[in-house]
Amino acid sequence: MAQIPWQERPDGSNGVLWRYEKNPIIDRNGIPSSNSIFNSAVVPFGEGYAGVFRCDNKAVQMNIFTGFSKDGWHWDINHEPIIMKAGNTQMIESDYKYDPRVVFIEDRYWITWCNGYHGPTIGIAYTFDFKEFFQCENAFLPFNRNGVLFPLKIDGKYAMLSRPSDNGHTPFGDIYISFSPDMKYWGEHRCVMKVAPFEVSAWQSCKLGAGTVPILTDKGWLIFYHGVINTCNGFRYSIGSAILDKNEPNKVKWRAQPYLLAPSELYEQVGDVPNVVFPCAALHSLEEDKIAIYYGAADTVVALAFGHISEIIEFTKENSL
Ligand code: BMA
Repeated sequence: MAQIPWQERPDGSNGVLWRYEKNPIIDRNGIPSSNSIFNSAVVPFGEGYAGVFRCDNKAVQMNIFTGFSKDGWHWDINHEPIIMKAGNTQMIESDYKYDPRVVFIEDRYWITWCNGYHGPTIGIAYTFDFKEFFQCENAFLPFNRNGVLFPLKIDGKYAMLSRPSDNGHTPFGDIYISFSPDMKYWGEHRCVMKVAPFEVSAWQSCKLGAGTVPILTDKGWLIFYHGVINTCNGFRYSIGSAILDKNEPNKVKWRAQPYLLAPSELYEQVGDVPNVVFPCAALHSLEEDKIAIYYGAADTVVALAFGHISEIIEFTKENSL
């Protein structure tokens, strides 16, 4: 695997996470058709990296596109969206696709995304090579968003975090976990995390959604999620962290009360949807104690933030709700 993107913490920064100084790494005009490229997912692939990118076109149709990179910084995104073939079922409708996540499990890469099927729900597909993609059954009934698979089976079953929602801009939302023996039938739904009381942690008091693929550490599953506050000027999306029990991941061991990253740079505060940082992927190295988080900024561009995994775990424990 190539070195993950990395930049040392800048002098004077006391944040648990810090931003790449030349953010954003992917501009809104990354491919000829795009209005915006954001909320996208990357994964180690071959000698480098592959990704599934959310590119909204100039009609503002939402679709997902593959991309490849040697180093994780510079991305070559296909100009045509992913065409799905039938996977474990006949082809199902997909009015739109957005907010992809990607994870390698056992022998293939799995993609989850928000799939338009009479409203938003969780679409699932797999690929071996990022050329051919096979679309499977939707995981859930509408309405649902932010489906994120665990990289390992738990008790012999696939596990997925998700966030039941409504058909619109959902003014509520907690994170649940569901299990499947075969990536087709999902059940054993359990609540994982609810919004925080306003007076305790207002940045995550309106709704939550799982973000990056959970990372197994010696303290449990480290997750990064988005938390939302409803303000007089609309929603504001920030990034938080939590650690879930290794064997019973519906149990939260620690969850940071302060956010780790909130919109404060111009490219996070100004764009098609202001005040959004939205994590969908991370590259990490436990040996090197490094993580690089890919997040959508202001629903317009893709940006990178860095951190030391041990410090994030410590921060999450020390500042737990
Ligand atoms: C959510 C999703 C995300 C988006 C966010 C902020 O409901 O639509 O794709 O980034 O709103 O607009």
